[in-house]
Amino acid sequence: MKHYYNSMSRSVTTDWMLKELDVQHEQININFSEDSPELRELQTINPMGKLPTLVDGKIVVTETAAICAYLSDKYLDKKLAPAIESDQRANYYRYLFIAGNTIEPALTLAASNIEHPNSATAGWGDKTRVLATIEAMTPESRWALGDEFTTADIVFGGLLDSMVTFRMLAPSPKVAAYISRIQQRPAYRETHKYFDQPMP
Ligand SMILES: N[C@@H](CCC(=O)N[C@@H](CS)C(=O)NCC(=O)O)C(=O)O
Repeated sequence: MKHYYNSMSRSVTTDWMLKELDVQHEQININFSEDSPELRELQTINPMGKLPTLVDGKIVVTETAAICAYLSDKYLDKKLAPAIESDQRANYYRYLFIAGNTIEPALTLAASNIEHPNSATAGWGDKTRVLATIEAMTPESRWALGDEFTTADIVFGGLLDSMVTFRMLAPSPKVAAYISRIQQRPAYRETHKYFDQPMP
């Protein structure tokens, strides 16, 4: 398995995922400021030319949440995703999809003082509703799906953590406490050493 990576990019989240699962893989370091065969290879595999990108044999997976979902289902025995037939699956999917589809665009645009003229047609709505949703979906104690840490915490909690790091989200006490639980995970600590610096 090849993981296209840069220590100051979103691929830190998928690296964290790989470490939580303890999966052996080849790390391909990408420096966007230099032309390299690896960068050209990435641009061929992923038309967005973005990180993270994962190649597993003939399978190419792009998008942080998709890579995390793919890996947790591939290694279902590691129990980072609820069983396919579990009632928890629906809630699990909500956490995986709301992160990149709704929370990230809403907070990114708000941080640049950009407001969509019609929040009813913009899939991410508006910052007020997104903040209320973050508050409602953040667990009071332990993890997103209950007592067990899952990939929902890596994708949703990991996004909240990076939004706070980049000052796009001022965390409520509940969100701050959840992020601090996340930051205590050994695999998180191992993978987030350089994350708060600009990407080359
Ligand atoms: N929606 C994508 C976003 C990926 C993304 O924007 N990656 C950035 C690094 S954090 C990137 O590769 N940027 C380089 C570029 O766009 O040229 C995901 O969640 O994986």
